[in-house]
Amino acid sequence: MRKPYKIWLPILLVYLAPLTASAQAPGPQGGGSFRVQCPTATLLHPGGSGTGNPTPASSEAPYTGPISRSATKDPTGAYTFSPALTFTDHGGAIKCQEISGGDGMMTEADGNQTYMFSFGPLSGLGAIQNGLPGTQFPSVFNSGYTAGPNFVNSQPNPIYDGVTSPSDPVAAGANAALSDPAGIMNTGVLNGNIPAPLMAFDEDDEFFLTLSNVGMIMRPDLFEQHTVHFHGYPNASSFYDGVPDASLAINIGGSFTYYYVAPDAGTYFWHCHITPPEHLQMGMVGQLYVRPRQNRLQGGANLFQSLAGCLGNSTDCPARGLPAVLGQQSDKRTACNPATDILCSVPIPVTDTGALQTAGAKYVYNDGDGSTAYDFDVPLQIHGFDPNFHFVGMTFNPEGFADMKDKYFLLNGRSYPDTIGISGYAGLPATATNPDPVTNAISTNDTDSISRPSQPLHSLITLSASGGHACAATVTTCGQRAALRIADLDVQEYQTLSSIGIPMLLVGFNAKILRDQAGNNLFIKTNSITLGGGESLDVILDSTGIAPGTYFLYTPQLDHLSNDAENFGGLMTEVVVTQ
Ligand SMILES: [Cu+2]
Repeated sequence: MRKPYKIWLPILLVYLAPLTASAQAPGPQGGGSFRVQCPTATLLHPGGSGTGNPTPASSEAPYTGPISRSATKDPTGAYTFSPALTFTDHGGAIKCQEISGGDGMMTEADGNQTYMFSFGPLSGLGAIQNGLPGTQFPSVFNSGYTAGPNFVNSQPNPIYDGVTSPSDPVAAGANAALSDPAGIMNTGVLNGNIPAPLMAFDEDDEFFLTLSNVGMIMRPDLFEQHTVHFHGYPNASSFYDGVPDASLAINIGGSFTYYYVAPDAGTYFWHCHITPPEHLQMGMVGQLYVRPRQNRLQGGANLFQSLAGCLGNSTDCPARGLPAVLGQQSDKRTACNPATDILCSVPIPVTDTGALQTAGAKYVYNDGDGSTAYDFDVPLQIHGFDPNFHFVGMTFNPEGFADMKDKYFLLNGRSYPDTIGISGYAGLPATATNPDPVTNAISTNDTDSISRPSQPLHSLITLSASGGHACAATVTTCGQRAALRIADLDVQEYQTLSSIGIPMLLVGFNAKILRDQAGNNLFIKTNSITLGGGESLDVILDSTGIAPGTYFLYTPQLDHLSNDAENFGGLMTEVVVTQ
């Protein structure tokens, strides 16, 4: 078993090194001496016509079924494969993101400022501040910062202060990666976010994620390493899995690029894996979701056939008067044959419902029947903070892991009423500077007296009672469907969320669609869900037939409806149904 590794590892490393160098010619990424890995072409996504992967891309290519491809050379042309490599190409693209690991401060709903060990964005700063995923195509990621509002003393330094000003990345539309070491430090230090930067990409993408450890300026006595652990990643190699005792960890001053081929669609999450009870409690946790191939189908495509194909035989299509279609079943990675594989991810629906793709429609899973269609994503990360543990973490006292007791209960890093804290809503003046009137990010004044957007994601959910997704035949007016991508990374407690008045449709659990091996949907209509730390699920809220008004998404664990000593607040947000 050892010989193949000995042969392949040097070949792989030799092949990767020149590729990244040539893909990043001088000029992009701010012209810095340090280049963040985000190639514009790889073996899997070589670009050019006829490959299904038009990289470098700025939009998703349509999915027309699997393509069998072979390659005799790597994208640089320098290395020859003999015999040729053959593989199945499902499209997708290259996506990149850059983050810092360090420390920072956040603001609790009762006004307390809490110290964190935390991740912050070093790319996609504008998107993150607007509550969007910071994941970018190479064309954006590698575009670089140019001198101007994002330069201070000739150094890249997007100090984003949470208000729209010339130095604000939102004003500048800045989503490129910071590659200059000074820029990484200038922006990364004390730049902690809770939740950690949001990531979202598409099934079949190649994802390059660079972590730079900028150190913890409040704790110079500590030499904490950080890692990224993609929780639930089904193809984990220990090298990129972020578990320090089985792999590597990133020291202060170090950078490392993690590499993933985007797995089955669903809601996942990520976190640092150094002393997990400590670094997770201190705030190093983030959301991550993978969109299914089905989103990329061309308008009019049959959802069932795109999954099942013509049931894998040459006579089925003609018998049904259909053109031959190769479905996702022809790909060994995602094929689902219950007779031989009880762990298959997405069983084919029992029948072809005839559901067709509407261009631009979104689904939680490759459902084959349109049952997980939705209008917009609502990432919801449940977390809890123990203020005593964070205080001790900022000072030099020993931490008592066994005494950990959460007193703040957080949805996307905010407790009620900050969860609905967007300017112009619930009594907040539209001109308030915190949250930012443009992005709705909440900022915290850090110990260096610079205010940074520490909690960019609000969780106010607004659904229109009309004008949403396609109606079922029996319904006259359709509302909107929000896909709640809920993950719980609480270290200490189980958490329950209830919805009164709008049923929750639970369609997936731990990044698997709720469906039996025969293909029957086992979706659950419920008014509450409960998660332990390390679990995720997908809930659809549908406003069809719901009277306009304000509804609540809240925990019935009444002691979690508080912000430390403040009796009202906690794990709660609002769902507003408009006309
Ligand atoms: Cu860490």
